Amino acid sequence: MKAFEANFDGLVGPTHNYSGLSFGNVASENNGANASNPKLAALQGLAKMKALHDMGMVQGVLAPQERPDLFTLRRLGFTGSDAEVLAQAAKEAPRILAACCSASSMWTANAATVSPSADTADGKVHFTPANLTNKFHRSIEHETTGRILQATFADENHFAHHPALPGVEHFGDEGAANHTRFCHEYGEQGVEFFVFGRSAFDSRYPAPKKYPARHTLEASQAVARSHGLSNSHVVYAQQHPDVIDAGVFHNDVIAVGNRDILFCHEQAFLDQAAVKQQLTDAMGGSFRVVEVPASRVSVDDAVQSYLFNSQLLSLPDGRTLLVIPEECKNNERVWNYLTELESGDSPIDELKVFDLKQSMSNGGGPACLRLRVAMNEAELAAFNPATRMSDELFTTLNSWVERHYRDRILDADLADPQLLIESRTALDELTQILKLGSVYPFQRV
Ligand code: SUG
Repeated sequence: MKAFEANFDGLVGPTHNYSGLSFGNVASENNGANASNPKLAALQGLAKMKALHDMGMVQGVLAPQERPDLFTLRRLGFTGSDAEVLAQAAKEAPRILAACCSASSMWTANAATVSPSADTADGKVHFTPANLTNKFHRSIEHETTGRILQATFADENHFAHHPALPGVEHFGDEGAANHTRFCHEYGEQGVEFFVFGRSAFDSRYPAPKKYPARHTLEASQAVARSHGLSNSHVVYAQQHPDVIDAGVFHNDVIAVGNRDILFCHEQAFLDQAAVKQQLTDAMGGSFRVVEVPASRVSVDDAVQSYLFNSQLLSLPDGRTLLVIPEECKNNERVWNYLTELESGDSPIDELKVFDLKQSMSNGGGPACLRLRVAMNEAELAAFNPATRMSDELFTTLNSWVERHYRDRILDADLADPQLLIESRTALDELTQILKLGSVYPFQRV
């Protein structure tokens, strides 16, 4: 059966803001005091989704989360009416309030790890929401993420949903940002490549010194087990601890793969030569690596431009497209390298540049914004069609954003009870547009 790679992008939520919440993510730390524009952020994301749809790709939409997260604030001891909870949190614990207002679920590369049916023992597509334990503001995403994924991929004949791993650092799991599936054809059994930052139980593995390694080897192994993957088709690799310390907080900031191509920096992995060999062997000897030397693009340039946070896509006509953020064009070394790649004898045929500055300022590029789900024709027919991008859905969502979103949010706005009302009103309408049912806590009380 023919199979496709679908990209499910996170719709940016109405509270998108810059709060400097992610230690180890340089952009987040640098932009913490800036004003955000949620309306523009959502429209920029939708424009990327529509462009990919127009190119003939299967494009889906994943709904954002309910923020401010009043349920978490109440769990942390704030009481009274919603307005009182917000006011008390703003006064006594403004950083906790900011964490409970983050629109970080937009980066759906961190929503879950997904294994296509051709790779799993029971022949279903498997989903495990990422627990995101390393950052408090992200650790409160996985329950609702799980419900949104279930509402999007509801058919039990085709889709299997697991709960997130235990919520402790030992099993820190950042989802698909550290997972790549290689294959020759999407519908054939592929090789699942899990990249971790440290081991929680084996001190022989090195670890970064400055910034946290968010994802553990043991988390990756647990996901591979529960998805029913075969050992001969799984490769584990450790991210180089030095690049984590240089700001590469997820593997998708230093490497991206698709089909039989790995595009990465030469310093991405520990023992990189062995990693490439293992992947080549698991792929039956036929595998292509485009490895960018540090002499052309430094790790700092990669972090600043998000060169590798690109989407490497197979277009319907067979050509390979690299979707990159505008920051790549603004970095001379990166742009020179990319234009050589495009015009030369490389597997990359075409570049497409997007303005995603609102997301980029929090450390989220094109690849962070999407969750890949490879599906065969039967599975494509089985997922919730209301979440599939179309000309009509694009128009509907654009006007929904225009009606509900603010164009400026600063820290001080997060305690505004009106923002909570606006956000819930918007999300309530969105669940009807996307036919999700009651996925949000405020809809379930
Ligand atoms: O987890 N930023 C996100 C960015 C996630 C990018 N995803 C991938 N690389 N796949 C994070 O660090 C910043 C929020 C703030 O500071 O306001 C934030 O959560």
